[in-house]
Amino acid sequence: MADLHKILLLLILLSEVSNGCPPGWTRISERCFLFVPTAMSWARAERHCLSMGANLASVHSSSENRMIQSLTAHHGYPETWIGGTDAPEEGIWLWNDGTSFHYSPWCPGEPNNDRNQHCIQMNHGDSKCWDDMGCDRHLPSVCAKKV
Ligand SMILES: [Ca+2]
Ligand SMILES: [Ca+2]
Repeated sequence: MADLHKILLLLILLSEVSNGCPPGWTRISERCFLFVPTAMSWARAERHCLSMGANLASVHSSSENRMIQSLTAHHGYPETWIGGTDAPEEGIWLWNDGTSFHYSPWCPGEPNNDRNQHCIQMNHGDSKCWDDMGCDRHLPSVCAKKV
């Protein structure tokens, strides 16, 4: 029985090593992702990611966007914070992990900065596109960190 226990521990250890991500995180190319169902403001969601050595997720391609969306599927594709913001300067979109902002599947008519919206939510509307939203809204979020 003790040997079985050791073997199981070894298998768990090996699966973590091969995956390169902490338990519960999903590997997508060279990053680990975690869907956080607890609704928080954008800033609190980012601070929560930081506490785990991560940032709110940046998104750089349609395939990445789809894979990150799939992490929200079990929860019914709720509107979810990702790491884009134009808070420092209106209309200049930045990722808070410092990567370049070149891909953005905005919903039609977005970003509209309606009453000063500076943070990006994904899964907006029927086509689950991106919308700029007031950063103080409480939403689930997706964290990401390098493998
Ligand atoms: Ca804005
Ligand atoms: Ca908007």
